[in-house]
Amino acid sequence: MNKLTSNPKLNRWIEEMAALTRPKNIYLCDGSEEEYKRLAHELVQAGVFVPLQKKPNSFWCHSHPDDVARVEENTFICSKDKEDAGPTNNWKDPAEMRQILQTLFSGCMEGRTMYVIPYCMGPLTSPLSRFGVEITDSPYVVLNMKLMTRMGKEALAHMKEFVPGIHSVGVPLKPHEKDLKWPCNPHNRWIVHFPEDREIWSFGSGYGGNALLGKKCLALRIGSAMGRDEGWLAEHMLILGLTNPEGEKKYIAAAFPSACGKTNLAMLKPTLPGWKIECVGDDIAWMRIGSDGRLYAINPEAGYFGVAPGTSMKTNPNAMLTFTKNAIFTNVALTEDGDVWWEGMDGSAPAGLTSWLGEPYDPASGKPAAHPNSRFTVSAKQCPIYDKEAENPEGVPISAILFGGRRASTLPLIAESFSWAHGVLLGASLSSETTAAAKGEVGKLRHDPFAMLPFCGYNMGDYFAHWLEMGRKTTADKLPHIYSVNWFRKGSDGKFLWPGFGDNSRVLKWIFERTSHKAKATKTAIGYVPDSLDLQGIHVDVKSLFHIDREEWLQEVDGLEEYFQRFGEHFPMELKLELAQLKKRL
Ligand code: OXD
Ligand code: MN
Repeated sequence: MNKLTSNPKLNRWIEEMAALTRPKNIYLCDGSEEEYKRLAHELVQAGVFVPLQKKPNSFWCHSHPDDVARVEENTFICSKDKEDAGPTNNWKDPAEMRQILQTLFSGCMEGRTMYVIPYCMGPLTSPLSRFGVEITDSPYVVLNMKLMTRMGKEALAHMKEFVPGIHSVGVPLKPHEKDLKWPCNPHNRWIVHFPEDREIWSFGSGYGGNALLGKKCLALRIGSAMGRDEGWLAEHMLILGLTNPEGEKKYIAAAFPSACGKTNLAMLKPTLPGWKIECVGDDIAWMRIGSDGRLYAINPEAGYFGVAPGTSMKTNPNAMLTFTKNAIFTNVALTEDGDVWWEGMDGSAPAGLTSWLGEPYDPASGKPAAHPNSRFTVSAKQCPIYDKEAENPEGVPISAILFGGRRASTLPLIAESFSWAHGVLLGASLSSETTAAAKGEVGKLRHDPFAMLPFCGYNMGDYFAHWLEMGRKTTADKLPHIYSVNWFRKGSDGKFLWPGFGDNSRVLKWIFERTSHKAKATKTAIGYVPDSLDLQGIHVDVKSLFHIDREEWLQEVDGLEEYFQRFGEHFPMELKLELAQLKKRL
């Protein structure tokens, strides 16, 4: 075989994977526009992509009905020692798993092209960036990786070390066999990580979170393990730049579980006059302590793979303006005149829709036209408020970190931690109602520490300790302030107490001013809460939004004590003390 690249390690791995999977062809992606257009055209010819009349160079497609979300029960962390995967991850012995994978991947690319995608997570020259190579038999994955990462020739030119990741839809093709529109293997899905070897193997799913290996697999699961070993943090966080009316700018990072409004917050259009938000990232932050002792963050991604339903000119105009061209829409509904539509975009469903299942949509069915986890994929550069500093290789200095979940009760709109360690407890205590982003029941309250439950590549107890350790790397005055937020609290009438969206800028304003030691706060048992928020022009039930119900909180603490026991000796003593102090304050 001709050598595909000038990187001997990469060539050896490609040869090994080709020998195992036996593809028809091997193709090295260059990341060019021409390549993107050619592959998209091939998908149009195959009937997989439908070009959108109303959005230039954009496509609609829909998946197999059972390949619509991340599959947490099929996701594995295969560290040598089971303890290192911890109680929140599925684990299998690496040797046993490698045997399973050898069998699964043997001949799995027969009849297909093997695409080799060199990519970089983060700006090409950033000391925080990491390189990966994804081998895949899915041209849909190649196109999405082009939008989501810095991929192709340039990435290859800058690459030294790389994280190998192999992905297959798991459906070999016999000679002359017609391909499925969305090949996948829903009864045989495996999303496997070897954190010590820094390797990813993904089989059977074409869904983004399972198949775009730069995102959850590298940037979070392998990334978090790298971060632990190398002294930095890989987090499920958006990064936004906030400028006050005087022109002062600060950066905020915020962790929320999947489909809890990270993209909306990252691109927020403030309702408060004079305030401005710019977007660095909407899903992942890699952070390290800089030479000045402050915490700096980069967004390792180069695009958005956002949840479509609920996105509208009202809720997120900047997202709507981002995907007017050069976008891929998966599992949304298709309009008669060649545009996309989803629930929550505007009014009721237009006539003549094609549903996410690819069928004529019947509004009387009572079912949604777009899948609740349907997605848009688009380059971040198209965002009208893309922050210039997002390309800064040094990252942006973080002044505040937010932890938020979907909680109908108990948690106030906002509370500030007393210290870094107390902030780590706020992160560790995060729980949220489940959403459609992962397969399984929706609306069930579950613990989701740091919004990292599905994404931490090692023992979550050690991860808490790593966060505490990060706080010891610098002085307290240089560390970001930490907050817990809850946009989703409901009143006794079952309605949301807080308007959310653009009005979240009111909460951000308070945070901004707290980090400048300007805004006042009252000490409560659970943290500092605002003395006053800027609520001009809106009417909200402040008392209910900030009510701290002692009984509910004692129950919350009991639940946490029980939950944290799962981590045994890995649970840091410092957090145990923080929790005991919280109980005492209550
Ligand atoms: C995502 C997720 O797609 O968290 O970002 O599921
Ligand atoms: Mn996410």
